Amino acid sequence: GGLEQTYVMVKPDGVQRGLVGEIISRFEKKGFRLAGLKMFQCPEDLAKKHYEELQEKPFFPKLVKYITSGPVVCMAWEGPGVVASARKLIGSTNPLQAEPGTIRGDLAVAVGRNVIHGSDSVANGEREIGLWFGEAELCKWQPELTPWLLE
Ligand code: DAT
Ligand code: MG
Repeated sequence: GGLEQTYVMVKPDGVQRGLVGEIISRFEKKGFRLAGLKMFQCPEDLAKKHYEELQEKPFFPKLVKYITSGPVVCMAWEGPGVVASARKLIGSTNPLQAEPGTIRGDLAVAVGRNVIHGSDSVANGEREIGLWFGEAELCKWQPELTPWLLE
């Protein structure tokens, strides 16, 4: 097995607001490794599959509409403990409850416009990367910087 991976996505509001660079930068600076990156217009069936655990929620139709309302930026990040760490960088689901210093805490005010997605478990990270990326879109590489970031 290689390093742990997580699926991170800048949602359509983040793309429209010009936050893509800022968001990528936070993960890069932390020291995680980018393994996949693309801009993508999500079709409805993929949005439903991605959020299938939430399909009984009253906000599900709005959520699908939001995610498909414009292009998203899809990312696969890898590193030790990246799933939990990315969730910390992202902050609480409701941006008003998210701590300052987190992406949602700094950049958003509404739960229905919370700018970014991050996988909530290692298993979901694998599942979501499989949903959003083809094998050929993922890059296995060893940055020259690795010995300065990982023991
Ligand atoms: P997260 O994105 O923090 O993993 P989640 O998986 O529980 O949160 O929900 C997915 C998205 O659905 C979330 O980013 C925004 C939306 N959502 C969640 N709870 C909501 C609610 N109570 N009202 C409206 N939208 C909600
Ligand atoms: Mg979630």
